Amino acid sequence: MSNSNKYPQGELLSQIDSPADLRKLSKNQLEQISKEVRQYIIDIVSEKGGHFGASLGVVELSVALHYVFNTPHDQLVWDVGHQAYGHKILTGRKEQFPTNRIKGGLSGFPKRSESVYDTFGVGHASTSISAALGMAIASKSNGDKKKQHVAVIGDGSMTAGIAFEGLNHAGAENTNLLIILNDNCMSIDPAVGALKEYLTDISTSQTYNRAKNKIWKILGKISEFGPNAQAVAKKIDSAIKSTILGESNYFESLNFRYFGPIDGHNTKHLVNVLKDLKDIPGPKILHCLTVKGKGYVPAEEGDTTKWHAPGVFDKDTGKFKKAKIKKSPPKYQDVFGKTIIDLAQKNKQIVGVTPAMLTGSSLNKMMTEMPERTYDVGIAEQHAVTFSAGMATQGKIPFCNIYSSFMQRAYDQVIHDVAIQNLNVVFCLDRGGLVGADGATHHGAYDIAFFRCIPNMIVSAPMNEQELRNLMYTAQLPNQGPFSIRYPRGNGVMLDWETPFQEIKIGEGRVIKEGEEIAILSLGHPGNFVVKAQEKFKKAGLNIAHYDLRFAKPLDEKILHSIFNKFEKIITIEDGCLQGGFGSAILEFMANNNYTSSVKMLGIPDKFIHHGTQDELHKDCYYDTDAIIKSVHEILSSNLISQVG
Ligand SMILES: Cc1ncc(C[n+]2csc(CCOP(=O)(O)OP(=O)(O)O)c2C)c(N)n1
Repeated sequence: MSNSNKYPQGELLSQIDSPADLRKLSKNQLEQISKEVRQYIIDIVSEKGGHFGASLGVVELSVALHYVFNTPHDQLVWDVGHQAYGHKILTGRKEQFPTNRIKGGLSGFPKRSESVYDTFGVGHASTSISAALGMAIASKSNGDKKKQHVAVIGDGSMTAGIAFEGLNHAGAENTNLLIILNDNCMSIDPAVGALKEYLTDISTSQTYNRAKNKIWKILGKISEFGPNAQAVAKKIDSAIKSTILGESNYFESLNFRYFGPIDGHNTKHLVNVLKDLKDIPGPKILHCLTVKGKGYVPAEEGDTTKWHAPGVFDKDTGKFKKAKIKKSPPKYQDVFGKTIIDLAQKNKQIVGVTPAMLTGSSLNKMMTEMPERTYDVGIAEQHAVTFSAGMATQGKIPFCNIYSSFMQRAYDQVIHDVAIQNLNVVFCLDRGGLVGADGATHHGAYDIAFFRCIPNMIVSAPMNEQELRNLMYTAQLPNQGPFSIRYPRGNGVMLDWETPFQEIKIGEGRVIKEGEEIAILSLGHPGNFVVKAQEKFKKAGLNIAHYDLRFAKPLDEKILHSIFNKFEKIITIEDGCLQGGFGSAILEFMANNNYTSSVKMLGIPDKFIHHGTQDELHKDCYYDTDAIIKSVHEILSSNLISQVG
């Protein structure tokens, strides 16, 4: 029995195993199939969790695109990919859809290894234009003039530098590239910036829209008479747009044919427009207006941000089903969100910066309390870093909060704009380590390694909430230079965590437990896995030492000399890649100081880790509590063997 048999598929959906089946339907049936796809998403995501509002918002678009274009020959690229559930369901994966984001099941994002319909692997925003343009230029150079290339990008994702870079290049290339701008006025939080205002202006100018509809009709009629007629229509169209909008159309000025805005939920109209656009050569942009959460009333009318990825919910009432836990430790992100306010109340130079993760980072609390000191700069990690650097030159102390994996985007900015100038920017890297269901694109695996090699950079990771607060306090003291604090997705370990601030000496580690046989050196939250393992060691009569180093850079050389002088067997543990990470730093220290202890390193191995729960992945990567216990026993037994031998 297939996984999804529990979930009804609707009369039409049950007949669709691929877009070829979809194309057998009449245009009149497309509304019905859209309803069935939507219901299937609601039924499954309400029970299994995952992204929600974005996929509901593009159901009609997904249907229309696969109906009109000859996928998989024509290339359809989804930006971010969190909205591609309808696409997955229509492209042969409806039976597996209940396994979405579960270990061994479908990925929550398009993935080339999963399906030929997933033309480009995604997860991070704003890559679709560049990728689709690359495909379009390759097709052209292969002599295929008919192949179509479509990028579907949201208004939020359109704010990133790379999207503008792609537009700039595409406008100068005469390729079959169609960009669908899926405009729902939302990123995860409300969209921000001047582009948003511009798009709203176009969408709400009634005079423009009336004139545009007329032009569209003329264009539709005359396009069959060949390119000259189209050229005439193009001129009239842009002239009217320019006159009515009182300015040139932004996309047209980059050499794109701009069409729209049109209703992204009217399947028939979408199909007609897409068919027409297929015949118009060159770069084109179709501006579609959609509603995030469309077709599910609680999501359409409720808090759109919450419905971005709501977790499991009761689909009949729209109520979120939160696990009832008595009193649990807070999420690290909330400790950050509360602590930055506490610090900013005392230190007027502190500002908060986020690239479009206001709620995800919990900086939304500061935005409410101190809007004039909190900046959501859009999906623009590079800009967020350099903007913070600029602020720091003027004496501000920016706390620039970026998810570890998204920080990969802004590496040069960290080096060139912050570190070389030794500016006081505090990087709070949320989601450091394995994040769980979002998978390979989102794991924060590399930041310890890629920050550790940057001169001037302080690289720290708190083991618990109190440590996070104290590191944040320390980072805003005068003249600290670039300071990174990384913490994981999820909850800490302390119930009473709002402790008074204490300065932590830069590079100073701490002893969690003295011991004899083996020393375990941890960085950050995995120190708590060691604490748990200690319960077992105690029962087994083992006396294992544990040190929380706190800093991967600078290292606490004093404590390390004492450790290497005492212990021959050492284990390091970190929630980051083994290559170049914290364990590597310890090995460098050992080699530089001619110690000869043996070191076992636990952390993320040299391969991409896919999705699963955090616990499953920690286990797979062999750095959970069990792995620590096993490692200790292995080391001790090999010790015995070598003694016997
Ligand atoms: C580089 C990067 N930064 C941040 C994110 C987190 N993120 C995922 S979806 C999203 C909002 C995207 O907004 P939009 O493109 O308008 O799509 P919508 O969700 O509104 O359909 C953000 C910020 C990301 N995936 N990649």
